Amino acid sequence: YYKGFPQSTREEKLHMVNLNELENEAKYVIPEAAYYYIASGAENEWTWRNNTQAFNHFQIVPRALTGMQDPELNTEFLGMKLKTPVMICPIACHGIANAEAEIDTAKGAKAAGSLFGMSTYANKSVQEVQAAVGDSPRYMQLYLSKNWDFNKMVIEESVKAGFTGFFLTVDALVSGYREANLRTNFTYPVPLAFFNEWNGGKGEGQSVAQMYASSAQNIGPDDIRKIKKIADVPVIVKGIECAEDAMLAIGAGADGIVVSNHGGREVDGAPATIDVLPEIAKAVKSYDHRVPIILDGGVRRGSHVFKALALGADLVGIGRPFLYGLALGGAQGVQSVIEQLNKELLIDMQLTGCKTIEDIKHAKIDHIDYTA
Ligand code: FNR
Ligand code: LAC
Repeated sequence: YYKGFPQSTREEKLHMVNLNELENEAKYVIPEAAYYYIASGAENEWTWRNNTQAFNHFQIVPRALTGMQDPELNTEFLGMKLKTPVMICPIACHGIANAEAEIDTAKGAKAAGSLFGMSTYANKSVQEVQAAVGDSPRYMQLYLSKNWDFNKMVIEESVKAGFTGFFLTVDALVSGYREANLRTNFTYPVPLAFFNEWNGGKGEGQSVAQMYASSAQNIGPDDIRKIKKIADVPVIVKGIECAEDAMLAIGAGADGIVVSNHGGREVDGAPATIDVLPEIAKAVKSYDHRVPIILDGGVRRGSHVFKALALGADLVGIGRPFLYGLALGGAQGVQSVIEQLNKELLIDMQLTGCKTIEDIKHAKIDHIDYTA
């Protein structure tokens, strides 16, 4: 418990048939308001659900007679050696899923050899995460504040604590219209480490809308340059849904982009990330300094990871599923979720003759034009 908020303390490997089962199982572990803060989207929740459905717009063409066996999942990303192309998306307040919060998430990601993205709205401090996982691959996600003293503190503390890059989130300047949070009057029930001394100590007890209100709304290309002046490390811009913004971000010095719509929690009616990835990947490839692309949103299957990689992504991020895994099994639960996707991805790699992640990037994908 944290002040009457019940927190899971489970630490166990999960046995699942697929990731979809976890959404329902987690309902019995995470208290209701927190559960629906996770398992919900903006307005009619169309984008939240369409992120997953839209993977059906693309077909993987099996390949035979390839003579290939023993596919491998290891990959490199901005100099980091990873054991899987699946990464952990930044999510606020892991303490709603498990008492160990981001410490267990970081441990699970490290055990799976996966890049961990940690939110500015984390419960645990960057120092606690560093103490727990040492030099594991991890980036800090930035919700820029209007107050650049705060931003400078977050950036400097994170770099000191072994975070080797940043995600700058640009698609959540105000909260999407999230009816679940309105119905349950959700507020963060566990303190947010970076806010214990900032923002009047306001983190715990704040709604998402209140947290966003204290964040910056007028984020522009110059902010990428400002971050890189404070710490000369990679800055990946998270929340890109069109080629124009990809070009703007890269032109301002972004070292990568995340094609994302915030899991359908912001603009309901926004296109599924997999639907806009091809156009964005084509534009980025044509730009003289090609930067890596991450896709997130609705990824629940190894075949989703395969399709995103084949359509231009270098890494693929998961959000909600790992949080369910954290609630149901702690660090081992997070690791189990990543390994479930790995298991499914390896099958598709064998059946398409893709030995490496690089091979997947050249795999044959057909687009089914539903308008036809
Ligand atoms: C998020 N996401 C998010 N993104 C971010 O940049 N900073 C954050 O603090 C959060 N917080 C957050 C909380 C919860 C409960 C969810 C579900 C999502 C968005 C996240 O990084 C990612 O873009 C989506 O979650 C990916 O979609 P799926 O896999 O959850 O469908
Ligand atoms: C959310 C914020 C914290 O989506 O990113 O809830």
